[in-house]
Amino acid sequence: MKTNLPLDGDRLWADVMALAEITDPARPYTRRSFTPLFREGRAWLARRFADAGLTTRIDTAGNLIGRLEGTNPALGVIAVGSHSDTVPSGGRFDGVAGIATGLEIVRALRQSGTRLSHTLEIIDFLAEEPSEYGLSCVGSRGMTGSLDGKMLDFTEPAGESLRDALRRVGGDPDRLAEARRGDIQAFLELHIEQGIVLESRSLDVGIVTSIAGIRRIEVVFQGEADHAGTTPIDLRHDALVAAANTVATVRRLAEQLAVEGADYFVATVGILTVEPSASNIVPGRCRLIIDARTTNAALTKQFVETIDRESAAHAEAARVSRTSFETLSDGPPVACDTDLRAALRQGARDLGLSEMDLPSGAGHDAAFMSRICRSAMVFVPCRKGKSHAPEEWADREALATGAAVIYQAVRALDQSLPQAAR
Ligand code: HGY
Ligand code: MN
Ligand code: MN
Repeated sequence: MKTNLPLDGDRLWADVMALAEITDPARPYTRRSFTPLFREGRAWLARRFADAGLTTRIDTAGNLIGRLEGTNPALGVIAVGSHSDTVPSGGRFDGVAGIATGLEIVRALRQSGTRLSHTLEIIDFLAEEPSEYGLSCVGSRGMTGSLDGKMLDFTEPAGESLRDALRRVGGDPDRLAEARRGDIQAFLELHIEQGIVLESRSLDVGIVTSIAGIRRIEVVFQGEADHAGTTPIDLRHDALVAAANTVATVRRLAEQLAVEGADYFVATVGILTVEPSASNIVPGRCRLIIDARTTNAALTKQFVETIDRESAAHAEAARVSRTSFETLSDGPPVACDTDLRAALRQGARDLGLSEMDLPSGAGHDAAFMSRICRSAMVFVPCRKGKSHAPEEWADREALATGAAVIYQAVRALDQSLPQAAR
């Protein structure tokens, strides 16, 4: 048990557990972005921010921001944060742990009477998880000038645009430019590893080296719905045959690329809709989303070109048309800032914690924040590496030690940050 940490792990834990209570009771733990539950969680967080002495606001990109003025505002901002939205039937720690960390750091600073020279901001980024509108990291894209009109026109299944949804949660798509920041000197994010490396090696924390690039592609096949009993096989235009062969190609190609190169490569089809979706109707239309991730952008290019070619061939073979092969989002791989990584590593060592460098296969807001400032992450172990599932679990002590590393780094960076703006 790590003792004499500079912050209160029980308070941090209580925040994580309290936010977990705000979930769809039928699908713990679900607090999807833009939903009433999400807004209830936001309101709860805003109250906690205010209780901790932060001035709070929602920026025009829909991010909840708590601010603690520094003694020398001219030095700019050190930001700590993550996201409070979840995947469907997700966990209690993905995202929330990073916000609770920031909140506890503020309380620990104030309790100890410590005033930072830099202003400190705690940020809950809007919609980090892939939203119903087909886009992830909506708030951090908005803060970094990476949220464009085409994305704002994306719609969810019932037809609402992301533009209108952004207004509903307090953002303003017509004034997005106001969300862009040039005053943030450093961004730090604590996150559960969502992998098994730290736990399997019994290490306290991971200092993230790079964050995988994520390409998401929509593929739609249009065939003809027909009677499943009376339509001969050779006269069918079965959209699901083309889709299923494409899914198999995605898996085969990912296995091949993961083995070939020294780089990290994974690809997944996590969404596949079949219409009209009845046991006695030949599928007329299929839509699938491919999520491809790598630390080497050249592998993405090779993957996309091959899938483009082979999915078109699957369509032709199934006598259907491929009506969409569209990149929905394309975030490149990101290297975390070396100065911030050094401060995090030193913080861990000063606390007597064990640490290692490791890449992130998961996407994070920190990747977008690297476009406007120095950005880095700390991982803490999670049980069996499980995440994006209700079994997701991180020990109270693990969260407290990870948060203490961020705290130590914030204090050190407050003194050492090179003042040269990026
Ligand atoms: O999908 C991801 O990598 C992250 O958990 N949003
Ligand atoms: Mn996630
Ligand atoms: Mn996350």
